[in-house]
Amino acid sequence: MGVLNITPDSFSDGGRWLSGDKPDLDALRREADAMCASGARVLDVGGESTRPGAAPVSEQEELDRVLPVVEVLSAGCDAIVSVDTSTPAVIRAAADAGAGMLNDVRALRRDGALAAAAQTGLPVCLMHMQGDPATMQVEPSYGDVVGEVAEFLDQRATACRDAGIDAQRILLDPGFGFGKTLAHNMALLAGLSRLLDLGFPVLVGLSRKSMIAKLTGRDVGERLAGSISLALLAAERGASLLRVHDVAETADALRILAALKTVEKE
Ligand code: 7PM
Repeated sequence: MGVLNITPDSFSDGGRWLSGDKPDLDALRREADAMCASGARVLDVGGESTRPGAAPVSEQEELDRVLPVVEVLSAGCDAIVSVDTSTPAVIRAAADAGAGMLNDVRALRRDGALAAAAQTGLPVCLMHMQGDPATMQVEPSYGDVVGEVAEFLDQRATACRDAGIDAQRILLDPGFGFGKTLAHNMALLAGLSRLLDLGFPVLVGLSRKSMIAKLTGRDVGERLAGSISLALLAAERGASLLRVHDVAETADALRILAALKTVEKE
């Protein structure tokens, strides 16, 4: 899954795809084509920055940022267009514009989001976050982080099924960096099998995150090796979908893992 953030302030690609306050559709189209040629099967389009302390965006702003991009990408691209949103109106409009997946860092807990998602019939990714984006990194705290994240995701998956979402259309995501310290993030990576035990495919987003800075001291522009390493470790532990900024480089790493798995099966 390649990341395309249509926001002025995302930590690693902020403002890159905006000209003024409008999405730069030509540049996005080129980047999307490059990601697909490099092996992306899903493109994740987001119009709300979930950076700690980020300014909230209005519903209209989110619609203006995301919808034209969904339209352009779903028309001329083989990849599934995923929309990173928590907003019911954006969920509905994105589905009408051709989106093929919904990705919600709030796991469809906003008023009306669950019903809106169910109505679209699209696959949904449910992510765990402790607190909200403004304050989540202030003092994250857990007794048993893996157990608590698993419990939350299991409950949200049940809520989705009760709302009419097919079990086959649910993905789970531990939400690396969303209300978590480095120790919490590493415990979740080490304990990924306990999330797989819930019976749903697992998506992970580790690309360029600050846990890499904590482990390597690298600035955001210098986290490629750390990002690939984490992606590969997650894939090796059973993650089904990797949300990444550097598609070509991650795809190379996955080819190597796939070759090893083939030999191990023989
Ligand atoms: C600041 C902090 C800016 C975090 C951007 C981010 C995930 C996601 C994001 C994830 C799923 C980023 C994140 N991260 N959706 N959206 N899983 N499902 O690194 O880990 O792009 S935003």
